[in-house]
Amino acid sequence: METTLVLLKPDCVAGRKVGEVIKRFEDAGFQIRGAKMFVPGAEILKEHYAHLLAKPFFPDLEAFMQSTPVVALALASENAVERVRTIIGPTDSKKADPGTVRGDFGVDVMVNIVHASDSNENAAIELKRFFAPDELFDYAMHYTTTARSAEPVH
Ligand code: DAT
Ligand code: MG
Repeated sequence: METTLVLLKPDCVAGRKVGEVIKRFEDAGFQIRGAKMFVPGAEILKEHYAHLLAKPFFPDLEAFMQSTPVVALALASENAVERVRTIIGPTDSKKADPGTVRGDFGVDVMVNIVHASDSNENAAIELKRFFAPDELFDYAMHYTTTARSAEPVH
């Protein structure tokens, strides 16, 4: 099993697509090991987009990423990194096929609904960046009803 990091970006949150995108991952069999909402600070964005820091569009990217809270997800499955990248489609939403998350909901290269780790090495780094150890859960995908069969509390 692998775990990968997904960020639901401001266009996803403001566009009310959070549920739809999470549904696609759940329907594809991913387990949600962690989920949280926050506005990413300047420091974490500089780290996360270190490979783009020198690009002229970096200030726009930073402003975009702080324009609403984002939702971070830790998603687990076999081949999670590659499978998530296939489900979301390529970076440029205009080049993404219909049926992919970016193809269906993205606008362009920057406004592209989601971030996802691009390798196992980066997934490990990015999961650490956005989740504390106690915010990532290991659990079985079944539940018991023991609590419901207890005496009602009056
Ligand atoms: P990906 O998100 O598919 O891993 P990336 O790591 O190359 O793509 O880029 C990270 C983000 O940076 C991308 O989701 C949006 C932004 N970005 C990349 N190239 C851009 C460009 N030419 N103009 C504006 N934003 C860009
Ligand atoms: Mg990337």
